[in-house]
Amino acid sequence: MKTFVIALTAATIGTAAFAAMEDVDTDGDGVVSFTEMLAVYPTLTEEGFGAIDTNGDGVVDAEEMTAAEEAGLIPEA
Ligand SMILES: [Ca+2]
Ligand SMILES: [Ca+2]
Repeated sequence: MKTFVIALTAATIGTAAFAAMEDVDTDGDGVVSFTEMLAVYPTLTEEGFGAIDTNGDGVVDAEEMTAAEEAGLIPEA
């Protein structure tokens, strides 16, 4: 049990920079779809999502999310 708690804490610290990502990625698959993004940012347009999805694969990964936050494309949580 103790090991589990330590591992969980380490995981939480390790992904602290992507807290917003975790909030937005509601199905927990590690990437954010346009639908998931809309749930948190209802005013986001497909065009805006496309600007965040820089590699154009249709989903936003943690790297793209961070870059978008730094670029001010999405509000910081
Ligand atoms: Ca997801
Ligand atoms: Ca992408």
